[in-house]
Amino acid sequence: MTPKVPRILSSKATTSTADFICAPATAAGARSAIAVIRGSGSAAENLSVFDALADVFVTSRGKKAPELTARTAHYGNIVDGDEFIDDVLFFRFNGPNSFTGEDSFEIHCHGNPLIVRSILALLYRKGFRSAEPGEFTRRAYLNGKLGLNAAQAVAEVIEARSQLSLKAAHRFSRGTFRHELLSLRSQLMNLAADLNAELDFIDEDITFATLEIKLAILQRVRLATEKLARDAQRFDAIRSGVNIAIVGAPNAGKSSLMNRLIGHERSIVSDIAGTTRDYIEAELEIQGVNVRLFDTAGLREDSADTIENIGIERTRELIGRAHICLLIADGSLAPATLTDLLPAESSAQILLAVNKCDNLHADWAIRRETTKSDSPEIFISALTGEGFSALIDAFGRITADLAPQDAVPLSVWQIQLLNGIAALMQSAAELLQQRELPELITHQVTRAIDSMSELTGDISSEDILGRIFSRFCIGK
Ligand SMILES: Nc1nc2c(ncn2[C@@H]2O[C@H](COP(=O)(O)OP(=O)(O)OP(=O)(O)O)[C@@H](O)[C@H]2O)c(=O)[nH]1
Ligand SMILES: [Mg+2]
Repeated sequence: MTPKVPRILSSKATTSTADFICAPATAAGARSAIAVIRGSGSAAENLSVFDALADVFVTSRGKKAPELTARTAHYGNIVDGDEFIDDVLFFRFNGPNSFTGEDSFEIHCHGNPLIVRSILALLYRKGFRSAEPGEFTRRAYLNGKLGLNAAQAVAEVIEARSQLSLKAAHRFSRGTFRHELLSLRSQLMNLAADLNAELDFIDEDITFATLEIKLAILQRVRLATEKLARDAQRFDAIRSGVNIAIVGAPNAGKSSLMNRLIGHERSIVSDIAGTTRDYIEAELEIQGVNVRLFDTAGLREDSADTIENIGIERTRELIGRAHICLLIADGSLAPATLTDLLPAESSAQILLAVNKCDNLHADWAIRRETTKSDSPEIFISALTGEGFSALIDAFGRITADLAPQDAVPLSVWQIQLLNGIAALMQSAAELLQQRELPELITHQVTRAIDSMSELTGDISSEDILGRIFSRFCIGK
């Protein structure tokens, strides 16, 4: 079977796809047990990448790259003339049975940047150029080895900074998004086929979908595309991490809490009110979600200290950017309203925690006793660790809410296309209800189908014709 090559509307490639390319496939500049260099290129003028490597790699039995079998680990040396560079494992992949679809290879050398650089320099002299970012995957896509979504997912899988992002990327690479779109597209194609057939077979005795059925399809597609766009947008907002600002009165124990959450003494703790002046940032993972924690200057209105006041101003600014605002009350003091100190325009979800529950003020103790499990506050102690699992559970609930569980990581252009489809569905439904000409409705539906094909990476609008002929017996 020949691979299905996508139709490309415009190619952004600035460099030739005929070039032989190479690049380190493992983290550059780091020392490690093994480093991998990969290369790829299609044979041109009877010269393959393996011919270009003829004098570069020699096995321990004296075989050279052009004579090696594919998909086998070959042990040997990388040499530059008489000079030995490293002993390596060499893998050969013959196009089209490779990741890129071209002839390609991997060199597994020792993980020293000096060795990697020497091998790359040698490859450059043998006619390879340095690959551009994503160029191997782009070639895989251009050669029909990988769908557009799967190609996009490769980057997402590598870039994911939390278990949540990783799962979203896997959903993408497994084709969840593509399958959903294909199913929606198929419904629209049937609809378009019906609309076209109504025009073509106006005098024939054929029953077509009713107005209700057509409207139902349009609504289903609109709701589904709106949800995909909305979920992707929500996911995007926390992709680089959920921001949690720890705020509260001075001395409430914010820095102690931060230190306990991250497991080391990051923030200075003291019994002097106003210890933390600027905000302090730390990253951690809470229940699979990447979290950026900010310890802030205590909020109070009557500070005479200029520096502390700047700190308080910064805290307010930070609350504006936070997804969650963890408001800490000092449980050793009588309850006071803290929410007054928060900026009104904040959209952050507020979580109330009463710290120092190991040394609780009588009023707090009564409140805790009377509200029990209905309590809006979580009682914690940064000193003993009490209540921290409840606090983490509360974070987990909010982040699960912020991050839709079935979202896929989409780019802005994809979200725009999805919203565009939803708008087309809306206008098609209006036209249908106004009993407009089927051509007008078909036009909207066809545009939506094209957008879907762009989203799935296979652009083909001739498919509609095929649908018409397969669903109706034209030859009767
Ligand atoms: N008993 C008790 N003391 C605590 C607890 N948490 C913090 N403290 C003490 O409270 C004091 C203030 O703690 P910090 O963590 O510096 O408080 P903060 O909110 O960061 O204070 P500022 O940075 O000044 O706004 C210190 O003496 C801590 O040891 C707790 O859970 N129980
Ligand atoms: Mg502090």
